[in-house]
Amino acid sequence: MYGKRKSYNTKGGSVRVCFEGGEGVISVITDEIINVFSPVSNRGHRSKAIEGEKAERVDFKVNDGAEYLEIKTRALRVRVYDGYKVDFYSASGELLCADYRGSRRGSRQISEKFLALLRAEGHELPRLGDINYKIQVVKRMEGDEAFYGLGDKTGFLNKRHYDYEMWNSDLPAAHTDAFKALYKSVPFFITLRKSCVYGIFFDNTYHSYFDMGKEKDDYYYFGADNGNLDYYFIGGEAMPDIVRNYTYLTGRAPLPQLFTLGYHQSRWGYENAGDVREVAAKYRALKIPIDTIHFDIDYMDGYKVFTWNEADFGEPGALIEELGKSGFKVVTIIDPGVKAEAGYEIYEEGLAGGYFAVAQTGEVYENAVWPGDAVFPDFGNPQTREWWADKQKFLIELGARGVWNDMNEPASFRGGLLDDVVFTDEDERSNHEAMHNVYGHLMSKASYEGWRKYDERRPFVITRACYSGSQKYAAAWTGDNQSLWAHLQMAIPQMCNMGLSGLAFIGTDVGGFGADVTPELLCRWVQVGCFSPLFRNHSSRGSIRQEPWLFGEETLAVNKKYIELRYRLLPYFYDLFWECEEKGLPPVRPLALHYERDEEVRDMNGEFLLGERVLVAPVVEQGADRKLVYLPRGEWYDYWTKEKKTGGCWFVTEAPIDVCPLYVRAGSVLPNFKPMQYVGEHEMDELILDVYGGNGRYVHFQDNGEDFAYRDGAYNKYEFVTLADGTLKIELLHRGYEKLYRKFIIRYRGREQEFAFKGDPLTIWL
Ligand code: MIG
Repeated sequence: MYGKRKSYNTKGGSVRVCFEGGEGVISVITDEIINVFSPVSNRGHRSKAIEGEKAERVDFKVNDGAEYLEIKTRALRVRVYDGYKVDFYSASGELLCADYRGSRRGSRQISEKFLALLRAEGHELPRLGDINYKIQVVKRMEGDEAFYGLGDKTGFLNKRHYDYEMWNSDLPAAHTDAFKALYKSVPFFITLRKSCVYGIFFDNTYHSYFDMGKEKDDYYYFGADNGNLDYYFIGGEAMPDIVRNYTYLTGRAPLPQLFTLGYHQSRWGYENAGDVREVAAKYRALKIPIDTIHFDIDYMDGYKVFTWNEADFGEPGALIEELGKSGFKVVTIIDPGVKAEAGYEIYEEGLAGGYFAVAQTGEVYENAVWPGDAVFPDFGNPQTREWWADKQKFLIELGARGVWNDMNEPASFRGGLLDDVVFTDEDERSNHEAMHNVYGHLMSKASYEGWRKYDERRPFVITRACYSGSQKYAAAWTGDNQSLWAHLQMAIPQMCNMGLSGLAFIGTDVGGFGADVTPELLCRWVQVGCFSPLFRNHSSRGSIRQEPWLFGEETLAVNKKYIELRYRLLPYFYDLFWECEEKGLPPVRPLALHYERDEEVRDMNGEFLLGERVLVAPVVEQGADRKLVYLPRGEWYDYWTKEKKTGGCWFVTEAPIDVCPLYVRAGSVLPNFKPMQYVGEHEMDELILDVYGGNGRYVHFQDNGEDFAYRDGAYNKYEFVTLADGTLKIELLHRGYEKLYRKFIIRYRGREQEFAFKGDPLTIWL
C-alpha cells in the first residue's frame, strides 16, 4: 500500500516520510523510544494512555541512503524502507527487530457445510474472510523470541505461540488459556531474545489482535480493526529498562496509602449490616490482622449507584463509622450503569447534562445491568468525568476510604453495546468501537480525580477494566476467577505479566470468586495472596462462604500465619511501591525480569520475585507437599530455616500445607513492622531489620502513609548497608518526616539486638 519511498522532511523530533501511497511519521521520543505512525482513521495520536509531553529533545541523525532512510539516536538505529517497512538496530548495529517482508499465510478456510455443523452445536466460529486487519504490522521472527506482557491475559508467562485479542470482556465462564481476552486491554509486550530485549506498545484502542507466532513461526503480528498505525518501539539495555521506558510513557502506579497494602475481606453476598458486623468482629476476636472490608452491590438501594440501602445497611454511613472504631476501612463498589428511572437523581442529572452515551437515533442508549434498564456515562466526555468525579463526594462523605469500579468494560446484560453507540473522545464525536477499551480507564480517571479533589489522602480506586496507563489511577484485580487450582496456578504468570505491563497494584480474588473453595486451596491461595500487591479474599454469591475460619483449625492457622506475615512485611511492600513510582518496576516480577540471560527462567510459571530480594515459590498443586524450586545464580537464604542455598540449580524442598517456600537473596535487609491488627493500631516507630549476610544496600522509605506530603519532601529515607564482614551501617539520607524511627531491632542469625535511633548514623557489629 505505501509503495516506494519518495522524500522526507524533519520537523522537531519527527521525520515525515512520504511514500507513493501514503505517509509515515517516525518520531524520536527519547533515545530509546521511537514512535512509528501513519494516519489511517484520523490525523493525530489521541492517546488515552500517554498524558503530557513525553518527547524529549534529543539529538538524532537522519541519513538518506539508496536502500533505506536511517534515523540514528544514541541507543537505536531505525531504518525505513520502501513499503514503510521499519527495522530496528541497536547503536552498535545489532538487529533487534525487523518487519516481515512477505505476507501472512494463515489459512482460515472452512466449508459452509462444516461451518453450519459447528454453529449447530454452539461452537465458537473461526474468523473467516480476509485474514489481514485494516491496521497490521507483521514482524519477522528470528527464532529466539520469548514474549511477555500483554496486560491481563490467561495462560502462561511466555506468550510465544499464543494469540490474544484486546477487547475488554466480562466472560463468566472459567477463564482458560484458550481465552483471547479478559477485562483489560494493555496492548504492550516485551520481546526477549537471546542477546537483546525490546518492547512494543501498540497504542490503538480498537479491537486489536496479537499473534505471537501462532499462525506461523517465521513471523508474529499485531493488528486492529480500525484506528491508526501507531506503535512505540521501546529499547533498553535490559528488561527493567523496557519496563521503565514503557511506564515513562504511560505513567506509573503511584504510592498507595499504607492501609491498602494490608489485608482485605470481601464477598458478594454480605446482605446487611449484621453480616458485615459479624465478619468484622470475628476477625478481631480471632486476632487475624485486617484493614479493609469491601461493600459489594448490596449496600446500594436497588443497585442504584451513589445511593444507600437503608433497609439492610441502616443509616447511611453509620456502619462505616462503627467499623472505623475497630480500625476497619470500607471500600464501596460502584458500577458505571445508571438505572434508567425517572426521578432518580443521578439519572436525571446525567440526562440534563448530556452525560450519557446515545444511540444513532439520538436517544439515550439503554441496555441492562444490575439495576435493570440502565444508561452508560460517556466517560470520554470531560464534563461527564467531572460530574462523575463530583459524585465521589457521596462516598467520601459516607466515610468510605476507596471505590471499587466494577462492570466497566462496560459489561451489559442484553448483548454488548453496538459499535456505533455514540461516545465522545474529548472534543470529538466518537463511538463505542473506539471507546470501548478505554471505558474503564476513563471511569478510573474520573474516580481518581474526584477522590483527589475531595479527600486529602491518596485516592484508592480499584478497577476491573483497564487500558494502558490505568495504573496512574487505579489498582486492579483480575475479575471473576474461580476456586480452581488452575486459576491459582494462573495467578502467578497473570500477575507477572500485568506487572511488566505497568499494572503494579494488582491481585486475584484470594480463594477464588466463583465455585467452591476447598480448605487446601484456600491455604495455598493465601500464600500467593500474601505476596500479591492487592491482597483480598473475595467470593461470589452462590459459592460457599470463604472467610478463613470456616474450614477448621488448620486452615485458620495457615491463613493467620500468612496474613500476619503480610503485616510484618508491610514496609517492604511500601518500599516496593515507592520504587515503583520512581522507576516503574512492579512489586511482583517474573524471574526473567532480573535474570533475562538465564534460559531456565524464560518459561517460569511457578515462581516469582517480590522486588529483587525475595523469591516466592508457592505450592499451587492439589495434594503437593513438596516443591521443585529453581534459584537463579547467586547466594540465597531459605526464609524459614535460614539455610544458605547456592543458586543456578533446581532442587526439591519440603512444603507442607503451612509452608510457602520463600528465599531471600544474600546481602538483603528486609524491613518489618511489629505485629499489628491493622494499620494505625499503634505507632509504627520501630523497625525490625532482618539481615541476610553478604554485601548489600537497601534504601527504606518512610512517611505518614496517607497523603501527598511526601511529594513536598515530607518523608525520610534510610540507607542500610551490610558488609560481608558482619557490619550494618544505618544512615539517614533524607529527613523530612517528623516521626523518625525511635528504635531499630536487628535480627541476624537468630540473634536480636536493639538500637535507639536519633537520626545520627549507626554502625552495628552483627
Ligand atoms: O457479575 O458486584 O467481578 O467481583 O462481586 C457480578 C458483584 C458483578 C462482578 C465482579 C465481582 C462482584 C460482582 N460483579
